Amino acid sequence: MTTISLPLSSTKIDAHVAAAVTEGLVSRPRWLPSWLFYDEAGSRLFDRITELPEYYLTRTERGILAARAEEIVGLAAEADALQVVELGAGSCDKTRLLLKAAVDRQDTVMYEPVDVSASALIAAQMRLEQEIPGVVVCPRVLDYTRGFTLDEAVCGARRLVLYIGSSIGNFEPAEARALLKNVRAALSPGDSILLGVDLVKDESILLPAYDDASGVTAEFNRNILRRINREMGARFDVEAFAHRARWNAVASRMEIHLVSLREQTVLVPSPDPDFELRLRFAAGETIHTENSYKYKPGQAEALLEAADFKPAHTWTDERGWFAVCLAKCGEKGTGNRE
Ligand code: AVI
Repeated sequence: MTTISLPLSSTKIDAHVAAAVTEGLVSRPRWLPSWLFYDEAGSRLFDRITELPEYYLTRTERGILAARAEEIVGLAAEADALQVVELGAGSCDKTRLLLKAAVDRQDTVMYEPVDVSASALIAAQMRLEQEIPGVVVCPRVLDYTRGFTLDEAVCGARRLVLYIGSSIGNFEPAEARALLKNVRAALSPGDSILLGVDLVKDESILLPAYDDASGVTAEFNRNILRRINREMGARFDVEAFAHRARWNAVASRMEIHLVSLREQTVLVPSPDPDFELRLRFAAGETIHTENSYKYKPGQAEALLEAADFKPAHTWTDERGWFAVCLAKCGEKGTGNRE
């Protein structure tokens, strides 16, 4: 099938998207940043991934949270009230478990989802306020990957920041450390973070999770090219690229790539009307679209310590496939030594 895209006025091309696409596609090997997956269509495909039989991550983390919500909320709140921040608005499915536990303890709880997408935040607000009386949603539209600040917590409440769903795994180790340091800088002594990480496991479990039999992950991967066609007026023949997932044991990460099925030339316009990219792909040439790091036991705790958090407790499932780590903020400026 040939993809036909309408000519786009160069003034309508988002400069941030264009810069990322250009930088990645002219590099060798070629790559694209994984945040480009999440336009509306990509977010819907990701929701479908979380329900696939092969994609154990969401189900396993949900199981841990369902069993431990009360304990997590108790450890984070200690004797105070809790205020919950979530990085990424997500599907709210797992968050609901923690908010319910907080409401059972303190009647009302303020929930601050942080996301770049205002529409995802509004959807989360409507759903949660309707479903859990006692939850007050205060959405924050911002890109948390670029650092952020939070207003003072309400009258002495402690904050619990949720960064669940293995989202941290999509960042390079140095970026993950920097992101957690930014979170730490926005928090106060006594606040906590709950980090969900996927653990290293056998390749026979990992590979199908990123290359499912029904092809949803393949569509999710190819949607990145559809997005570039839609938003930049590029001419990718999307069906001429295959999805490939591979386990990189040395780097401890699942990688996903798009593989050009034939020799082809693709035109990609830019915001500058006098400039367009002509990309020549050899047959078999790849575009690296995502890394999903898998942690060894103890590694997430070490990462949290490096960002000046003090690991308090880690919960895993029976098979040891996924870990949820709670870490606290020690006194500012004194590291975590007490
Ligand atoms: C969002 N993130 C945690 C997913 C993951 O597992 O790394 C994205 C994903 N990519 C392919 N399948 C799911």
